[in-house]
Amino acid sequence: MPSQQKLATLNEQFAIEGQLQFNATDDLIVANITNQHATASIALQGAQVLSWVVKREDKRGAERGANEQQPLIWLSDEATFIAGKTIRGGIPVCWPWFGAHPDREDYPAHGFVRAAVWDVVETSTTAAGQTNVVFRLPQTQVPLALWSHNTELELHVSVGATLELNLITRNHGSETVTISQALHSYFAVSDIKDVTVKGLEGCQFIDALDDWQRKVEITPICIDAEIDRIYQNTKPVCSLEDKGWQRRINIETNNSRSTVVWNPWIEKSARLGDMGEDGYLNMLCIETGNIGDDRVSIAAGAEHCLSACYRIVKI
Ligand code: TA6
Repeated sequence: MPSQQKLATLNEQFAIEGQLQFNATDDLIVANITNQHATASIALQGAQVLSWVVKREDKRGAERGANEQQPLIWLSDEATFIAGKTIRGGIPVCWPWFGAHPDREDYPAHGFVRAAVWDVVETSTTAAGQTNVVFRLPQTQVPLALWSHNTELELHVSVGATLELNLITRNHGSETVTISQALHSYFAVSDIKDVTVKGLEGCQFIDALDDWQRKVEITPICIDAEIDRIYQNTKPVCSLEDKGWQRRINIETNNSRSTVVWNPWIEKSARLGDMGEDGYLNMLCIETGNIGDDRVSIAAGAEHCLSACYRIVKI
């Protein structure tokens, strides 16, 4: 259970009346947001977005009393909120390496920042009614044995009718630093068999399920089995079309050249153990990043900003 003192200090410094409040969820502190556009929740552990739900603007929906649209972000029914344990679902931040560490298999998958507790450094409201939160990874949460570079990491989250994330890496050291990274977003879907991913056609991908072979995507992607692919040199925009919920999620990115598409399906879900009963049927990860050939080198004194903006369009 987080200390009441820490919660009180956070709410004193950063709460926004009627819009943003910090609460405890089991071991973790979560920022709970509600504004004219949407509701959202973000755990300080990993600066991990856990939910984002846009409020309905269409009269018909409101008349039916459905003030909120279907969730955009998927969180496992069996997600745990235990200090230092990764949370299944939401938007984990993978940094400063994606997947297994290139040399050390004993290092944590997807880096160390998703299990670290980030600081809140700023909260604000925009004139358009969005809620902004800035998180920074404290140096005390950087295991120097795993990462000795003098870098600074921030995540800027903007919650409104769109959800915007900016992951900023600053290199305060005297040498170039190379990272791989991803915003490992779990999107909620009506039924995995009813969705199509568009915008990756023509891109080369690494198939993690077929001996990491390189292949080329020919068509929009439909999913009817386990999928784990790292698309390289991808375009700034792709989309997730969901016939069941009659919506398209536009994924607009900046400074991202890789896109990962992942669904564990049945067997891998069972091995993971925290996907929940048939959870794989209602989620699809489309991850915005820079991985493998697309990893990023940041010169001394320079910074890099990986951006993703999610927008819902009715279809
Ligand atoms: O992004 C896809 C992936 O790298 C898969 O290979 C799968 O392992 C997934 O991430 C989840 O990783 P996690 O460490 O959260 O279980």
